[in-house]
Amino acid sequence: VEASIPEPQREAWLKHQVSGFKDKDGFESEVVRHVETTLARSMFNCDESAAYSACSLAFRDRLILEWNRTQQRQTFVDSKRLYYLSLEFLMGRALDNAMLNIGQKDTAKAGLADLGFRIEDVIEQEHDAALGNGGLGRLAACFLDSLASLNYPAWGYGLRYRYGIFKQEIIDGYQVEVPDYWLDFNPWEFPRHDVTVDIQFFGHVRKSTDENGRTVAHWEGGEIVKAVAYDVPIPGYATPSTNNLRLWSSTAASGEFDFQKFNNGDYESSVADQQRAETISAVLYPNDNLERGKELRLKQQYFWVAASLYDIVRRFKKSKRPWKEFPEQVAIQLNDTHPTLAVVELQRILLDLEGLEWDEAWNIVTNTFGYTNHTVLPEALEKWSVPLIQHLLPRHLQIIYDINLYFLQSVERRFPEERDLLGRVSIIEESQPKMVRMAHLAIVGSHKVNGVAELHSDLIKTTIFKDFVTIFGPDKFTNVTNGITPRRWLHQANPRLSELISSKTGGKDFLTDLNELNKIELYVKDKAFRKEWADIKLANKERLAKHIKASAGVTVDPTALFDVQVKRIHEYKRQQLNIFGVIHRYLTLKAMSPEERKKQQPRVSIFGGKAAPGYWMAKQIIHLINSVGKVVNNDEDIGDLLKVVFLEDYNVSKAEIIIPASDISEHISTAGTEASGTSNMKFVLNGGLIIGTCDGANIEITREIGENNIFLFGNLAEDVEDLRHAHTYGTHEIDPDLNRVFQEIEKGTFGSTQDFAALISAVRDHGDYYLVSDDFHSYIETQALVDDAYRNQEEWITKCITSVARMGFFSSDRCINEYAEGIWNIEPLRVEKEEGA
Ligand code: GPV
Repeated sequence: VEASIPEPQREAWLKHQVSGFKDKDGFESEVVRHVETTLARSMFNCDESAAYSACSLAFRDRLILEWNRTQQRQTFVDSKRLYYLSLEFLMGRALDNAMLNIGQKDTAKAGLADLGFRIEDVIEQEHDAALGNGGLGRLAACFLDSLASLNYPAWGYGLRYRYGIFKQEIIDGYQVEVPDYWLDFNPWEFPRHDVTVDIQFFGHVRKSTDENGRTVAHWEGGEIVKAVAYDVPIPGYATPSTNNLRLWSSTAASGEFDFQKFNNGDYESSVADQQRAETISAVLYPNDNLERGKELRLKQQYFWVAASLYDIVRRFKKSKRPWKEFPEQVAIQLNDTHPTLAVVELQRILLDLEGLEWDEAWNIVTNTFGYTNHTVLPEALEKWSVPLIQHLLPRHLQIIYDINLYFLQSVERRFPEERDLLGRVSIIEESQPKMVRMAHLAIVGSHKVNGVAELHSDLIKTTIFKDFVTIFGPDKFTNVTNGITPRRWLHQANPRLSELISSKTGGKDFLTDLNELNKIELYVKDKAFRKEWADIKLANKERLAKHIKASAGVTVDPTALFDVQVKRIHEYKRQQLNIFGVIHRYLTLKAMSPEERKKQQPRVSIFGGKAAPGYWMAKQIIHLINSVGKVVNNDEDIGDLLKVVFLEDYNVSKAEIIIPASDISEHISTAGTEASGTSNMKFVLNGGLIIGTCDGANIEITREIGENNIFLFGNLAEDVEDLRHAHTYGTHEIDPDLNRVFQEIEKGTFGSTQDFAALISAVRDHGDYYLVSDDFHSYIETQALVDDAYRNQEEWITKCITSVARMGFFSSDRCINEYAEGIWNIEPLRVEKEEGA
C-alpha cells in the first residue's frame, strides 16, 4: 500500500500519518480541539450538545482512518464484494455504537467525566438516523454491523432522505405526524462531491443498426438529475474493519439544461428545476408492508438503483477483467423488490452501453442478483403500472418485455400442456392498466430467492411463488432465518446484563460468537447469579418507569408485570387483539370483590408504534389504546393492578430502553402473516419471555429455547383459510368474551362509540380477516397462564436465563454467514485483530 505513494513524497506523508487518539488524554485533547476549532466554540461555553458534536468528531476521525485502510485492503485483495441494496437503513444512534465497536467507550466515559459530562447525557444528544420504517430497515442495519464485524468486503447502498420516518406525537389520544429533519448536524456522513452520477428519466428510444447488422437501442432526451454520494462509515465490532454505507442524494444536474434556461433569463424556472430534482431524495415513504404505486417512489427506486449500479460497474471496470467474470467479483442482494429495477438496469448497461449479446448479458445478470422476500401480504407485493414505467423509463420497459418474452417462451417449451401457467407467472399482469409484477421480475432475474424464517420460506414456496418452484426447481428457493446484532441489542442496550454474562462466559467472546451464551445455563441455579439477574431486570424496569412518567405522565410500579407490544401498528400484527384483551382484563377486575382483586397479578400494558399516515384503521387502534388508558389509569378500583400506556414515537433509541425492561412481550400476528419478526429475538435475548402465535421466527425461537419457555397460542397458519371461509359464510359465532368487550365499548365506557365502530365491525361484520375472534379465547387463557407463571418468580427467572442461554442461533452473524456461503459466495478478508476491544 505504501508503495502507491511516489518516492519523493512518501517520507513526508508517512511522517505525518494520523493515528487517532490512543488513550483518555489523547481523547480529551481531540475533543477540546474539535470544540475550539471545528465547532468554533469556546471551551468555557461547551454544553452537552457541543460535547456530543466534538466527541462524535473525535470518534469519526478514528473511524475514517480505519475506513480508508479497509477500503485499501479490499481494493488490494480485490476479492468478490457484496452490495446490499436497501431503500431503508434504520440505523438509530451512531456514537454509542462507534465507541463500543471500537472498544473505547470506557476511555470516552472517563475523558468526558474529566471535562464535566456524563457520557449517558452526551449520547442522548444524538438524533436517531431513522431512514426506515420498521423491521425491514432495522434488519439492513443489523446486517451492516455483522458484515463489518465479520470482515466481509461489503457495501450498503441506499438513499439519503432529507426526512426520515416522521416523528409521532400523541395529541388527545390521536397520532399526529411531525417531519423528521435530521440532517442539521450529522457528523457521521461524508459528502463526496466528486462522486456523482447523472441519472436520466423520461425521453424516448431510438433504434439503429451497427456495422454488424445488430440493432442498437439509444435512450435519448428526457431530463437528467444528479446523484451525489454521501458515505457513512460502518465500524465492525472488535476489528479494524470499517465498511461503507453509500447514500445517494439528488440535486439538479449542472449540465447544459440549466445553463440554457439561465442564459435565457429563466432564472426562476431553473431554481424550480433544482427543487424538483431535490424532491427525489427528500422523504422516506412511511408505509410498512404496503405499496401504493406513487410515481415519485418509482423515481426514487430508479435514481438509487442506477446510481448504485453505475458505481459498482465503474469499480469492476477498473480491474480490467472480462465481463463474464462480473458475477465472480460482484454479488448484489435485493432487499425486497424495491431495488428490482437493478436487474433491468444491469441488462441495459451490458446490452446497450457495453455491446454484449442478450444471452451473455442475461447470464451475468442472473448470476449476480439474489432476492430476499419479506412478506406474503398481497397489499405489500409491488406492482408498477406499465404506462408509468413507459413514461419514466421507456427503454427499461422494452427490456422488461423482452425478459418476459424469453422467460415465457422457455416456460411454454417445457410445460406445453399447462394452459394457465403462462398467465400466472408472467411478469406482466394483464389488467387494466397492465402492471409489472416486481416479485416475478426479481425471481426471474436472480439466482437465489430467500424468505426470512422457516415458516415464511415454506409459505412462499407453496403459495405466492409455487409456480416458480415448478419452473426453476426447489433449489433456487432457500431460507435464511433473520438475526439481530448482539452488539446493539445486548451489549449497548443492556450493558449490565452483558457484563453479567461476560463474567460467566469468560470474557466478551459471546458478542462475536453468540453460541457462547449457552455457558450461562450452568449458572441457572446459582443464587448470586440469579439475584444479580433479577436486580438488573428491576433496574431496567425502573429506568423505563421513569421514561413512562416523563413522556406519558403515568406512574407505574416497576415491580408489576411489564407487558410490551412495540412495533408498527398494523391490523395483521393485531394490536387490536391486545387492547381487546386489556379491556377484558379490566372488566374482569371490575367485577371482582376487593379481596379477590388483591390476589391478582398487577400488570402494565405498554404499547408503542407508528401508524402509516394514511392507514386509518391503524390510527383508530392507537386512539382506542389511549382512550382505554385514560379510563383504566384513573379508575380507583383498579389502582396499580392495571395500567395502560402508549409510548409516543417508538424508534430505535427508545427500543434500547424498552426492550431490556420487558417481562413479557407480544408477537401475536395472525398465523402466516408475519414473515419473521425480529423484535421477538431482541426481547428474549434481553431476558424477557414472549407470548406469541405460531408465526414467523416465533416457531424457531420455540425450537431453540424449548416450548416450556414460551407462551404460544392461537390457530395455525394451515387453518387460516378455512377459518376465514367460516366467517364469510356465517358459520362463525363471535367469541362471547370478545362480544362483552364490544358491548362495553359500545356503551361508551371509553368515549364516543362512533370512534371505535370500525374496529368492532371489522371483526363482527366484515369477515374478521385477521381472526381476532377465533384466537381471542386462547389468547385470554394464555395471558392467565402468564400471570400464574410470573407469580412464581423463581420459575420465571429460570425460564428467562434458560432462554437467553439458548438464543445463540439468532445472531445476525449466523445469518450473514449463511448468506455469504449459500447465496453470495464471498469470504471474509483476513484482518489483524485490534487490541483493547
Ligand atoms: I415487505 N417488513 C417490513 O418491516 N416492512 C416491509 O415493508 C416489509 C416487510 C418486515 C416483516 O414484516 C417482518 O416480519 C420481518 O421480520 C422484517 O421485514 C425483516 O425481514
